[in-house]
Amino acid sequence: MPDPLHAVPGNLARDLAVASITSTIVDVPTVRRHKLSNTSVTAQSYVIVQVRLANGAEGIGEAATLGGPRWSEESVEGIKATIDAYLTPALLGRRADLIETAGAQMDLAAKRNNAAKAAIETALWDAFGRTLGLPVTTLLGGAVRDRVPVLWTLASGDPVQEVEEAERKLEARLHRIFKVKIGALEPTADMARMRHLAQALEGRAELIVDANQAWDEAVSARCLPQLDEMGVRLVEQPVPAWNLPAMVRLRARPHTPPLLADECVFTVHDMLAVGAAGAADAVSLKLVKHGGLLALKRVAAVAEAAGIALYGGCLLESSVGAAAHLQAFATLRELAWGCEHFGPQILVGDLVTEPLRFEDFHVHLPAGSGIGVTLDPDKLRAHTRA
Ligand code: MUC
Ligand code: MG
Repeated sequence: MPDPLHAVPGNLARDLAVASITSTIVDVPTVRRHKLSNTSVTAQSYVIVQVRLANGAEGIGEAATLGGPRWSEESVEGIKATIDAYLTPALLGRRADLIETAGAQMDLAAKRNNAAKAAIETALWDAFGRTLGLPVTTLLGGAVRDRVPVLWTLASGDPVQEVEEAERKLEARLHRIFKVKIGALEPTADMARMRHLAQALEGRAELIVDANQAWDEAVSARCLPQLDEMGVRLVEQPVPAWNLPAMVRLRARPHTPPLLADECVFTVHDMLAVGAAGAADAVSLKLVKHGGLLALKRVAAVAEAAGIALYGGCLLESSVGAAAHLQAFATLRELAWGCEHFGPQILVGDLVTEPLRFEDFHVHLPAGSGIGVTLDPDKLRAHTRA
């Protein structure tokens, strides 16, 4: 019986040893304020991870956050500290192709910290893919699509500005599905805002909403039928992440649009609980929540087993993080709700030599080995936190 740890040809095992891991905090301004129910950002902060192997190959990954440790518990400062002090020492000298083993080592070194782990895992995939000259999709089972429908998020809170922004996206054939961030305003004000948007875009665009846990069950029960009547296609995380029973009861009410689970599903166990309870119609898949591409695919498998549809979520990643997500999304047999990786377009500048291509209402899987995008050192330097 061959030893699987040595089942790679020639000197590959030695060449694939992780020689160094560096982490860099960057802040990239956004083209406008992005307002969620619980935070508001004018710049996106990421940790960019660069892994170098003994063979000289480099891989990159990104951990995205939204407004500090407010969307989830991780902040760029904490992510960098965890990577430098705990995850890097656990991986130095280990093989980049043994990604399950690397994941186990990282889990031993640090509990949760999923965004930090996902950024490193992405960089390992990228470095390994570049060594072989193969895209990560090939290593994950092969791509079943080379582009994904992509929506745009309206989140200024000003309905006049939001209609103008949506018109520009429609005109440019970039986006025709819009996710509206609700929950920062009073529910009645949000309902008026939604009615304005639904009327202005009727027949030309589809709307979904994301409350980021802002409502309680009573507010949700009052507003969901109104959103349904406006034609809203999907309602994301209306109630707090812990309140699965409310999601179940809301789904059972008449005129509730399909519900999308976001903050209530980080782990496979969360996904199993949502599936078993019947608490959602779809789930938003994100590397920062699940902890890597392998974990994202595991969560997707549990969702599929529970009959829950897949939605390609984001945390406003740059082209680095978006490309990593696309590598995984491209290998999912079904991705019923497309994705929301518009992040590269909301930044004043990207971090890569060739940003992702947005065309005909789709974001395209980049060609090339690894995750398919290359860090631009000048752009990285320009946005590195002093
Ligand atoms: C979220 O909760 O979905 C992603 C895009 C966006 O506008 O907000 C985020 C996070
Ligand atoms: Mg969300």
